[in-house]
Amino acid sequence: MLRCRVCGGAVRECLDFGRQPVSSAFVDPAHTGAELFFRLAVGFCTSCTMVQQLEEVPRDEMFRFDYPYRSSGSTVMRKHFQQTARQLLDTELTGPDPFAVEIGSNDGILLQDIAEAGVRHLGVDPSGEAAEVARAKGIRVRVEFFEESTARAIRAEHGPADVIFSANTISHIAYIDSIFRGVDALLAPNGVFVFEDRYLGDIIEHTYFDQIYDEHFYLFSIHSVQAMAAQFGFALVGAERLPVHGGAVRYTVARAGARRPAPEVAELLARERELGLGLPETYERFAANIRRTRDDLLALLRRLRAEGHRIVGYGATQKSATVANYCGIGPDLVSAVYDSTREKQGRLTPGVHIPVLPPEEFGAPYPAYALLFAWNHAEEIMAKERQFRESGGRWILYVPDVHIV
Ligand code: DWN
Ligand code: SAH
Ligand code: ZN
Repeated sequence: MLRCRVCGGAVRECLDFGRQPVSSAFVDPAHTGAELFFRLAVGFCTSCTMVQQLEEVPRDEMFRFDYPYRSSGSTVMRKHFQQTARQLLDTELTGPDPFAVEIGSNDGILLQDIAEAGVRHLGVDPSGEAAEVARAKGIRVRVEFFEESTARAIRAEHGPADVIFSANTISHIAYIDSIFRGVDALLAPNGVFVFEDRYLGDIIEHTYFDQIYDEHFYLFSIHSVQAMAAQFGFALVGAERLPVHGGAVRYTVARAGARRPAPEVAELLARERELGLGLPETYERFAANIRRTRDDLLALLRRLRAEGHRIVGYGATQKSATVANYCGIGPDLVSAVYDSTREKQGRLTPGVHIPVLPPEEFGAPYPAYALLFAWNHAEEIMAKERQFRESGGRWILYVPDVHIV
């Protein structure tokens, strides 16, 4: 029997996407053939309800020195983190010499405003090339995985942290016990551990099945995060719904008894109970919706191709690794995918090997259809590529269901 990585309870398998590649491993066309695959399967804990993967991909395979994702590629996300930094500066980083640590600081999208405010800070991220981008903005970064030993070293060198922040990273870390022991070692007595991650409730409700890929080891809910915090001697004292990445939650965790929980925690928990996130039938319904989306999307792409239309992808997201590999969408259906990340251009998408090209080539000439893999950035991308629709092109979306706009 599989054991929950958080509480040790029994885990019940509920979803299986089969053989999948490492979602960040964009392939050099000159060196194909050595890709790592794993079984992407998900279960939920019958005790604490935490949704988690059944196979762990080694962290060094996912978060390499040349990890290609750059957070600052989206102006909407940049604004989001600017506001987040402002909020932390105004509420938590107000003492005489505050200290903020970020886990998964990537290219410095959040810390840049903390650094500019002159506040002591430290980013921790194993992705060295992304960290170089952050350093060029005047941000201090340790190129390392955050875990208990890193946290102890930081504490010894810099003293306690008033805020430990993390976005879209805590859910990526299977060895969660080491993270919490690290937070315990590093956090000031009344400090806060603030992290935001995609929300399980939205993923199920809107069939965002592509939010499930190697890196998203856990899919958090308010209930499971509350139980997780308690398991490690902490308490969930704040929860805030966020519109980014299709729906996320910002959790504020403090030492048990240190702070009074905000009323929103109980409110969101009550609302969450109606979603049935601990019930097998919820996942059976989710699985049926996923199969329907796969069948509808494949049928649409095949019909359009049979009619002679050219289809491309837009946004070489890591999410799309699951869509393309689970549905079997290769270059025969989607001939290329356009993406603004320089590090991905000229490479092939993991597993199915669709070539990644710069957006400057999208309109030379425009295709008939573009499959929007970066659906979470729909507004930003559709505004940027207004001319595509004006010249008769159409977007294909597959969330919350398959449709053309
Ligand atoms: O959680 C994670 C998030 C924060 O980032 C990580 N596990 C990995 C990664 O996931 P993703 O690749 O699914 O993230 P995004 O933000 O949906 O990726 C958007 C992609 O689209 C990027 O490759 C950049 C590209 N893009 C573009 O070409 N033009 C994005 C925008 C906004 C654009 O205008
Ligand atoms: N916070 C950014 C980046 C998210 S991508 C954003 O929200 O856009 C996830 C990042 O976490 C990557 O840069 C990856 O290298 C980093 N990461 C993964 N495991 C980590 C760990 N144990 N400690 C610190 N960073 C980690
Ligand atoms: Zn559990």
